[in-house]
Amino acid sequence: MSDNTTRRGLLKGGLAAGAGLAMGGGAARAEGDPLITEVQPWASGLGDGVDATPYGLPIEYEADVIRRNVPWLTADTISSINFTPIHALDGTITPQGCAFERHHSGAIEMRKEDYRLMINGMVETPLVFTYADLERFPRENRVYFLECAANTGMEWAGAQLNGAQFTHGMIHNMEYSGVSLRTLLEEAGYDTSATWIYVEGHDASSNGRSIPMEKALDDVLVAFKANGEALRMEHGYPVRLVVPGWEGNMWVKWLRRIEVRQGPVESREETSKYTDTLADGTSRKWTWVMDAKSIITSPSPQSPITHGPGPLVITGLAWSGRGAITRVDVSKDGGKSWETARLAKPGETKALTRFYLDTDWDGGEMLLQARAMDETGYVQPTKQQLREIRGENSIYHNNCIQTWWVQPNGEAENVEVS
Ligand SMILES: Nc1nc2c(c(=O)[nH]1)N[C@H]1C(S)=C(S)[C@@H](COP(=O)(O)O)O[C@H]1N2
Ligand SMILES: [Mo]
Repeated sequence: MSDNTTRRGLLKGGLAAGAGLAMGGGAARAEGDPLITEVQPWASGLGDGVDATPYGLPIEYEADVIRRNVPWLTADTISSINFTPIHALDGTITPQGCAFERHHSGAIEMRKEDYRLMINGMVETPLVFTYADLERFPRENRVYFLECAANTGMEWAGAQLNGAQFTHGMIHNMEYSGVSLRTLLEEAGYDTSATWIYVEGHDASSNGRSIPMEKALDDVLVAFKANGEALRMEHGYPVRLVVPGWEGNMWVKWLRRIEVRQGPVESREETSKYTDTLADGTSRKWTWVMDAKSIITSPSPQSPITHGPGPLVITGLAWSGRGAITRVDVSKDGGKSWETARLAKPGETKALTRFYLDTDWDGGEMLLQARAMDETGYVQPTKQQLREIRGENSIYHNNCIQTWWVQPNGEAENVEVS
């Protein structure tokens, strides 16, 4: 590139930034700030060489962007959960290193060489695949969210946890590379009269779950890479099941066995898992699909507004287990009036969608809410609407609209509006 084009490029960039300013973006006048007018230490010496960090971690100044546990939620960390710092991330892809973890008997360490996957039951030929075998089948790349059915579960009875990380952080969104389960079932010659599969993991809990055959043959993946690299141990290294749009519990990690069956496994353990209590005291089971939901990630209790009135970017995430997000509305007055947010890009099926509302904050208090809509026409319900059907004794599948009370000092709090 010649000096000339470079300079023209810079000039254009400058003009674009200027246009942003005219629209009201935040910036200061150029004079008087030594951080830009004077030579700083980082410009007077040399930086680290390329081999200083063969596999990099975030810079120390981002040490706050980490998974967090809520110690009182579970008895110990072996059968526990932590939360994705969604309040501090942008875009839609969750880095594996801060993507929430949920395990029932701890994360196990397994070498690829020791990995085996069995497909048995109603098949022509029961098969055992090694990791190397799996790599020889045609591969797919797909981005999907995984949400634990217990996400937002503490909020049924009232506003409880103060931060999007804790109220909505049992979710992550990754690009998976793997083989379609259908391909492997065909390889084993599945019996077309089979109606279910039963899947289990190599870990002590095994996390066995039954999945209807229709779903198994649709979009389920046997995945070995996430966001381009090997799955992290805590996400099921070397191989996990990806069950798009369905509750996280079915996404079996350290996948060990797939049994092709007639009917589900009706163990007490499985039936009691992830059922939904209704207002009349009865329970609903087999509510696998995660309904449309959204959350404002900033401003939020862990991500307060740190500037005065004027331009403010309100942002968050929306998703639906039934397809693509088509629209997200944002309210500043607790649901009385709504403005349609801008989707960073068109919604993708069963994946997180980032939304922005570029707004002008008057410095007053706000009751911030987001409301998601998906391609089926489903509209995310209010907490009150959900409670009318589900009562207050539910734990799982809480997809209600969340409210943040933003105060004039920029701080935000988890509240409920009636
Ligand atoms: N083998 C196995 N698979 C498992 C689990 C487990 O404990 N063991 N936990 C399940 C639950 S409840 C959830 S929400 C997801 C969490 O996946 P993650 O740890 O990658 O976030 O894994 C599911 N798959
Ligand atoms: Mo879960």
